[in-house]
Order: sequence, then structure tokens, then C-alpha cells
Amino acid sequence: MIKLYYHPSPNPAKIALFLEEAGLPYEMVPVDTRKGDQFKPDFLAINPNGKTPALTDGDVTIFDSNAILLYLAEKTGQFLPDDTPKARGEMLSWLMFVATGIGPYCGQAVHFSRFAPEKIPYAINRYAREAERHWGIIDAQLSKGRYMLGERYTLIDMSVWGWATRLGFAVGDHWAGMFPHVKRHLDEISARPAAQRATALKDAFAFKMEVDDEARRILFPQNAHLA
Ligand SMILES: N[C@@H](CCC(=O)N[C@@H](CS)C(=O)NCC(=O)O)C(=O)O
Repeated sequence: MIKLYYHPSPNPAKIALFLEEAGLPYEMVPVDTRKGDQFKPDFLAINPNGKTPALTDGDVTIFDSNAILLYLAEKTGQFLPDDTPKARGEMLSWLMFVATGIGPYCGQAVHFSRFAPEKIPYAINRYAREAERHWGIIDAQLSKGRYMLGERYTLIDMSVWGWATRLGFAVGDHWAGMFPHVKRHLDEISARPAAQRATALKDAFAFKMEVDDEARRILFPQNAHLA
């Protein structure tokens, strides 16, 4: 049985969506990152990076959301583009673009606007604008077709959906006016029954939701050096 190491946040959401879309049986293992579960030795043995999601499938251990999406798509043969070098090149480009652009810039935009102990205008502006620039590229791609790779729903749409669900939190409520094609894509995917089941996973465990002082110490251990 597949085990999904999960926290109700954007990167694990992508994997829950894939598993639900593919109808793969899986067990959700909660990793309560605001209580420090990500640093327990058993979890670090699965993901040495100490972040969610991670997944085990028999003797396979895999971490990092976009790697997991590709693993599951290749395992099932589902939600992939045509098996041609051209289509595969396009798929890999967008998968890496989401992994290295959308995820990190949205994450840092949230960090500097909401969680940093000091409000640094330069950092807030830098990450918000770079997050917006990356979403502008996704929006332009979605203006050309229904889905990221054209008319077929693929793992790239699931990868984009994870952070799209948190765009308001990352860059502010003005995002829907800036990125109408992203909004249309988000609304369409969120209405799918699999997306609703994936979203409901957050209620399957009583995760700690507050980001209080204890959670900040756990989530941002590097800040201890500032004291
Ligand atoms: N590159 C990783 C990033 C994973 C990541 O940042 N996960 C967040 C949740 S979305 C997390 O576990 N944060 C807890 C922490 O940083 O301690 C991926 O795409 O899976």
C-alpha cells in the first residue's frame, strides 16, 4: 500500500490530487510540521530534507512533490503527454519550472510578507514580484489551451494546482485579476471530485493550524542564530 506523508499545504496537495485522480489506494500518514514531526528520525529516513510530501511504495522511497508526481505518472502510465521526445521535453520543462520557480518564489513571498521577524520591504517586494512574474508565465501558457500541455489534463496541471490554491496567501487577493487563465484553470480543477477528496484530506487528522511561537521556532530553526 502506498503511504503518503502529508501535511495540509500546497506541495502535499498535488500528490493527494494525483492519487485521487488515479484511484490508487493509499494511506495518509500525517506529518504535523508545526509540531516538529518532520524532524523525527523515522521521517528523515524517508525524506532527508525534512519536508512534506514524501511517499513510500513497497521498497520505493521518494520525496519532493514534483519527483513524486513524475514517479506516479510513470508508474501508472496516467496523466502523461504523448511519449515523444518533443512532448516529454515540454513536460519536463514545465515540471522543473514549477519545482524551481513557482514553489520557491511563492514560499519565500509567504515567508517575507507573513512570517519574517522583520518586515523588509526589499525582500517582500523581490519575492512578491518574482512570484507574480512566474505566475504570469503560467498564465500565458494557459491562455493557449485548456491545460498546461494543451488539451490533455496531465501531472503538470496537478503540479500547478498545488500552489494556485494558495495564490491569495502568497501574493494577495489581486491575483485573480492579474491571472485570469490561472483562475479559470484553478476553478476547473478544484471542481473535480478528485480535487475535492484531496482537499478533504486536511480534515482526516487534527493538524495544528496556529503558527505560534513554538511553531515558528520549529519551522524556522535558522532564526535561533539571530537571537
Ligand atoms: N521542494 C519540496 C518543498 C517541500 C516543502 O517546502 N514542504 C512544506 C509544505 S508545502 C513543508 O513541509 N514545510 C515544513 C518545513 O519547512 O519545516 C517539494 O516540492 O516537495
